Amino acid sequence: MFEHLKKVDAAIAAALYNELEKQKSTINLIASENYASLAVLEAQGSLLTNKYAEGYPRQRYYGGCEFIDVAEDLAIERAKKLFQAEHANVQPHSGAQANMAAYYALMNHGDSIMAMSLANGGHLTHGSPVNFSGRFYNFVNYGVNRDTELLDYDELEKLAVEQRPGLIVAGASAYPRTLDFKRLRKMADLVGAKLMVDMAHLAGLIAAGLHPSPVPYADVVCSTTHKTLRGPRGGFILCRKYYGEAIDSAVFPGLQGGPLMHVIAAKAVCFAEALAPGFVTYQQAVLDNAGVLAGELQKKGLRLVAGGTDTHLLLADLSPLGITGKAAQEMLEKAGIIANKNAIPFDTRPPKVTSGIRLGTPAVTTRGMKGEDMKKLADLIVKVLSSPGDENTVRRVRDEVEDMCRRFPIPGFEGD
Ligand code: DSN
Repeated sequence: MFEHLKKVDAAIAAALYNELEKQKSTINLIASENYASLAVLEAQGSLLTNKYAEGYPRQRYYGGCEFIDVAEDLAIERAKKLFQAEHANVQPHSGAQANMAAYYALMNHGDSIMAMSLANGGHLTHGSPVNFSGRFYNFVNYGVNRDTELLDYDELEKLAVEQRPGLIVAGASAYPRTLDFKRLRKMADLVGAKLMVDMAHLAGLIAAGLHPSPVPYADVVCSTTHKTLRGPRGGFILCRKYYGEAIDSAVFPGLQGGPLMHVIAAKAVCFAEALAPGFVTYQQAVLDNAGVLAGELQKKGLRLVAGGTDTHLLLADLSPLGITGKAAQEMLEKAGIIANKNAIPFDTRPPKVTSGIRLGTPAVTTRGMKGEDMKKLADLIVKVLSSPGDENTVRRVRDEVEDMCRRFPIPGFEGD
């Protein structure tokens, strides 16, 4: 593997090799990560990276784009079919840039936008003061109810009536429960706001029909392709036909130059995979696994934010164990379990420390793990978290993790 790279750049080849070994020998519970198929990786690692194609199919600023157009047309048509959308733009380089394009298309500098705060489970691009969104727009952040840790739509509506935002944003990075897009549409209509949904985390579940779709309700839907959807790292936007032109010109020439055509081809592959038989079964298994993992962790005494999960992710509050999210992430990593520290709602600790840990099942489900394996994982996680500083426990868990990794290789990397 990496035979050309090794000759040209041994240091990068070594980094790639070490990362491959790490991915193969650790269990990935990061809710926003997954293992792309070899077909996706082939398209993404292809010679389409050589091509400039500023513009859109049949309206390019460069010659020689006939096969580039085939790739982008396929990505657009498949995205529209998968999500039953009127219009799709597959050029955003990332989810953050998709969100940026949506704001740019729908709002003016300084306009008022209502979105979930990062601290309560939202996203950096939903108005965080350290992000462009918080600097260029007047964000009013909402959060979850302090007692239930759920979104209280009546409370949100009160805030919307009071603040009269021009745009309501829904979507989150660390909210484990179902989002009610229909209710959000009603709220937006009540105050005369547009509705934008950032479905990046939920895209795979939505494509499979296992979470309500925002497409019938939102003016614009932004997403990534690499989380539950299991494609290449990138973004895309769906919208009503009416907003198509504004979205397209916000992406290019508004914010981006040449599209990453190798990534767009890989997005087309990912959408085809999501339209194929087997995808719904995979997404159902992601949900089932998250349910079992959540239930087992609760049985073993962990407190889960919002009382559990309806989705692919869960958020555990570690304060009753007397450890921080940062410490938990480090302890688990030593044992070969990769997860991320995450603020819990109303967290008193800073974002680089946190009181919580976020766990998700998309990646382990791609490896073929099932309910029994989730029970095992819950057991290993609790063993590690309840024995801070106990090197023997870490070693024993690490052995069990390696055994699971051997039994569940990453698809496409079985023999390497
Ligand atoms: N950083 C991503 C996540 O981990 O959820 C969201 O963009």
